[in-house]
Amino acid sequence: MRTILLCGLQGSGKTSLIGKIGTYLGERSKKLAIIIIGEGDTKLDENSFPFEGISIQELSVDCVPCSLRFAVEKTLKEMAEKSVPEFVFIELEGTAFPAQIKESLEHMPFEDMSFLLVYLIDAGTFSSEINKLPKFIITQIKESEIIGINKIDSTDEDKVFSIKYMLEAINPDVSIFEFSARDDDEGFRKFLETLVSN
Ligand SMILES: Nc1nc2c(ncn2[C@@H]2O[C@H](COP(=O)(O)OP(=O)(O)OP(=O)(O)O)[C@@H](O)[C@H]2O)c(=O)[nH]1
Ligand SMILES: [Mg+2]
Repeated sequence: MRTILLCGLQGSGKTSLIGKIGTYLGERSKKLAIIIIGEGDTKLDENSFPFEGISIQELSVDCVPCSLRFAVEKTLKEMAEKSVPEFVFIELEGTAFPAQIKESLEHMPFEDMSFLLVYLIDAGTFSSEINKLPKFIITQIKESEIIGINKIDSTDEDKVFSIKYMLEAINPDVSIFEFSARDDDEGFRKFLETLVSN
């Protein structure tokens, strides 16, 4: 079971991405659970996916690291009555610390658990100047394994290049993808395939 923790500022495209991943995996008959931490204004629900084996739950929790594990375990146990999902996507709030959340979920009683920490960026609005980034964002970038620079359709190549350059300086080990999820371009396909491959 691979758990993908998806972090990123408000409006970076997290829910849209999860929608596309749900369709991508659903078409391939994969089982997945989607958990969205938010205020109850998500545009996704079970009707968004005309496939068997996709469960979606929206959670409003005050203390994400303390409450999330119980909520995730409950959802997964319900799903596991049929069979354990292969993938779990969790949309975190913009200010979450993914490494801390991973730690709180690591001890769930499921076999073969792996985690992937993914950070999503809106190329149009994200700053490419390191000294303009708040400290919590720098921490999130450092903790990520994969970063998606999304919405490249809304800006120019130079901006995307300078964001990438800055990200590599903050976290030299991170894998960076650039794409437009809206346009479903080649970069986006590669990003999707990486998230769901072993
Ligand atoms: N131009 C453009 N817009 C996009 C792209 N991907 C998503 N959007 C739009 O960006 C807006 C925000 O997307 P969401 O998926 O709701 O973003 P989010 O990160 O889930 O936002 P919150 O849940 O509020 O934190 C929506 O209007 C999407 O249609 C893209 O590749 N290009
Ligand atoms: Mg969202």
